Amino acid sequence: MTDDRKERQREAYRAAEPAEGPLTTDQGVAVDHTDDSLSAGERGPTLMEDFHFREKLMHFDHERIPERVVHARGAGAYGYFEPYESCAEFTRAAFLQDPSVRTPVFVRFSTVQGPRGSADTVRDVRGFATKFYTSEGNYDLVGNNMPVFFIQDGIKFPDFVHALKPEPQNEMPTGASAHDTLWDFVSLQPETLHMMMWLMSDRAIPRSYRMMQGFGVHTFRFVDARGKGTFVKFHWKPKLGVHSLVWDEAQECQGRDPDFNRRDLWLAIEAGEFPEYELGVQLIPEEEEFSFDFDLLDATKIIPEEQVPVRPIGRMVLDRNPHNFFAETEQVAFHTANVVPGIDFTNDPLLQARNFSYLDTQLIRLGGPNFAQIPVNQPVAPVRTNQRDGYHQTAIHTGTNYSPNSLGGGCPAIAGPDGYAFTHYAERVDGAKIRKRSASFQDHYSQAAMFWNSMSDWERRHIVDAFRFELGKVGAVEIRERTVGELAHIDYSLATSVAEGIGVAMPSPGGNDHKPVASPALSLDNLRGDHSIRTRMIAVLVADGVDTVQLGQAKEALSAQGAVVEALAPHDGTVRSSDGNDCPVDRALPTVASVLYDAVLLPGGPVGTPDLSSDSTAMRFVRDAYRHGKPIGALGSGVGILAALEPEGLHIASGHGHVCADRGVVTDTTTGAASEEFTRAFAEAVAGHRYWDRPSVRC
Ligand code: HDE
Repeated sequence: MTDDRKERQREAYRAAEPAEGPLTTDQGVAVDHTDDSLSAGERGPTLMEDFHFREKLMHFDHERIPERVVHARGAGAYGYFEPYESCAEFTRAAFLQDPSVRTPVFVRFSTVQGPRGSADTVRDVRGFATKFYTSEGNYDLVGNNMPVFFIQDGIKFPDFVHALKPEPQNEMPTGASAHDTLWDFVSLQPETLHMMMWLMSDRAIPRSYRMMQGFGVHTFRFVDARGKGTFVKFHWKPKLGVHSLVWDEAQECQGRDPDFNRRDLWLAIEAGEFPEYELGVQLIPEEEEFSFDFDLLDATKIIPEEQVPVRPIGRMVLDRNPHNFFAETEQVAFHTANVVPGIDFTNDPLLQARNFSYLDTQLIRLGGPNFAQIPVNQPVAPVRTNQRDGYHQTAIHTGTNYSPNSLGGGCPAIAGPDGYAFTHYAERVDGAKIRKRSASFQDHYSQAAMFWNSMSDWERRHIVDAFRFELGKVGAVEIRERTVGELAHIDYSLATSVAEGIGVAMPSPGGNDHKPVASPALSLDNLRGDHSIRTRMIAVLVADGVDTVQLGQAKEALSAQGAVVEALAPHDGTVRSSDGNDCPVDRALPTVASVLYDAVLLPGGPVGTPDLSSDSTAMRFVRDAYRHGKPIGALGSGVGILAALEPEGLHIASGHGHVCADRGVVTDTTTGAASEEFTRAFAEAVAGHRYWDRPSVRC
């Protein structure tokens, strides 16, 4: 059964399209002229009595609200969640009981550091916040795409964010962590190091919001109908697998399309390619709280999946774009303390601080205490409170507004002992009031080392390059040195490789004695998903003389597998094919770039055509795709275009009439129809995403 209560509720708030009737003022008075203000004479001053002008300007002057202090830039979508089976065994949360019940959701993805107008493809953590509109009230799972966090106690959050944000004197850099204050903080605060390893990895530059994991980060608590608790860690796993950009590409993308991730999400949903994620949980019986060599309450640690497997419990599909960005994506208010019966907190000091901060921040951002009435924030569960008045109250309440009362018949009554109401988990707490970090939170290096140990060679190269880039932008030499000294505690070869790149003295060995532990589940090599090419963007470069049969067949075969195939030519309109027909061009090459596509295909034509070798934009396109490790396919005379890449190590296999695949470059010099073997090999190359072992790959 589809539960579309949220959709119906949302529709009720949708403003009517102004299809009929004239323009009016906010008061409903018809307006006959909106281009000139009322003035004293044709060239005279504007008159105060021009109420239309004043109202129009007043509203415009107040169109902005404060952006989020972190996670300001985001993109959202609606969808639904359905459990695979009843989870009654460990939680009584109503939305996790019945596989036939779909719970509506709204998800907002975000970057952290940059302002609302910053670029999408910066090196940063991505927010992954989900609001479940359950039958028992809203549940918010406000997560990130990395499973750990920079600090252990929320009291450090303002310090950390001040260091991360642009420097205060000049507000630079925008959307970047490569600057002195952040690394100063990091080099002095070793608890940041595990998360910094994630931030320097390719997880920080996701190819798509549809292709990244999400994590609740903290240890939460499930509570069953009898009141028994089980510790739980939440994981979102994308159906399309986890894929990232390369750093060089991500940087160029910031200029070519600052909306790259936002657009990708929007277009996929518009095209009916609904992003899908599986929700998984790691469950830890309370009796096992102390059986780990780290503290479950420490948000800088993961529980390796090899130690506690992730159990899939349901799936989420995002199938609707918002009607209005401001009304929905900007005004959505998440809060970690929005929990429902069956889900509760732990004493993780980061989570405890968040439970204060999210509610607090909405007051300034949304201008008063009634933000739960904004349509995107409204629960579908009935709301009966004694909360009244305040800015932007939109309900006209009647009756009493206090409890207990007799004048209102005692309504609303408090919930009875039927198990429906939220009851806080009765955890026994005993201790003196102290400001002291628990000794169990003191190991900052072992899991950073585990992350490093779990990476494949190419992932390690990217991490070293990222450290070199970031620290290379740091002006203060002592900060560079201190950071490298910290890296030596994680892995000495990592520290020396970074030191070499940024020109500081080799650190002394860190004396680390952590066990050489690895968690294979952390490597992107093991997270490729269903190996499909669905929604992959494939550019087909065409020019006059292109072989329509080859073009048509390749396009058809790849589109049939769900790829988005676009014909790009030096100019818009059409190109004249080898058989004299006009072939439509989807986009002109000067308006796009290789960084906006996942792969490139070069169809052939009669000798000497299509002549793209002399087109510098086309050649840059192919060269960039090659350097960024992207799959390239070439057919017939299209193979000749690749000759320009031979000095960069591209090897074109000789011989006629057979398909050759070498490090993601698939060629077939056959003229005429594209063979099934070619399209299969090329599609496989596209599914492989990137090829790191090319001599001139630029990360
Ligand atoms: Fe947040 N965080 N956070 N955070 N966070 C906010 O709330 C905060 C943390 C996360 O799309 C703010 O409504 C503190 C961890 C996401 O609207 C603010 C601490 C994780 C979003 C806030 C943390 C997150 C936010 C800013 C340390 C991953 C965007 C605007 C104690 C598990 C939600 C707002 C959206 C947003 C505070 C740490 C994720 C200021 C104090 C850990 C995805 O309340």
